[in-house]
Amino acid sequence: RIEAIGPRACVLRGFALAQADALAAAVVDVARAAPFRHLVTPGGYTMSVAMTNCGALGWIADRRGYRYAAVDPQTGRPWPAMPPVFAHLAGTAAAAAGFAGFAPDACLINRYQPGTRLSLHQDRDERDYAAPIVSVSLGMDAVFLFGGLARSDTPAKVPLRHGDVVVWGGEDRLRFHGVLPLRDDPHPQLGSQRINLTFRKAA
Ligand code: MD3
Ligand code: FE
Repeated sequence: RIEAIGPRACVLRGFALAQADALAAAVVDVARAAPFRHLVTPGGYTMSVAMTNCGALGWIADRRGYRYAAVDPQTGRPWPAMPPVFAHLAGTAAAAAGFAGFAPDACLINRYQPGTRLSLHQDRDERDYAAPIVSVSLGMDAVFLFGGLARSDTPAKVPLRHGDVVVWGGEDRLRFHGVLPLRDDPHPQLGSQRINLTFRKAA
């Protein structure tokens, strides 16, 4: 089932369900090598979302700015490799949404706990806006806010559940977006958390 939420944005409901357990297990492995942490923004705010990365490049924030880096500043080691089940899912989801040949070099892993939110922002730290972004939701339900190209555009609310995959590209790539504070409605497998995998071509 493909649900359009923009001209080049769609939700693939349940697309990752068959792989959900394998994806969650791979997240645990990644987090053992590169622990979840709360980044501090250039403005000095500590993000309520906890993050880690896998793949050749990881997204980081610090007092100097936002960027992609090959080495995890917390461990001093390269980010863990992208698990094959991640890369395969990202490629098949992108193809199902009309973006053939998507090969992400970065996977940002966001962990939400009850009350965690992500305020409206654009993703503009990637080199090439032609590549799509693929996101996979695991665990508790969230309400995704999908705005326009101006911060002031009233966002649509899109519920995202365990196993849903969203693909954004083309003219929808720079739309403002965010996540409402997470409600505590524990998930049978993942408990009181939501994990979001975001696949990008950063370089
Ligand atoms: C929409 N993450 O990590 S899904 C992010 O659920 C981020 O964790 C959210 O926004 C989350 O930056 C939302 C990913 C997403 C990524 C890029 C987008 C949604 C997007 C670009 C344009 C529009
Ligand atoms: Fe984003």
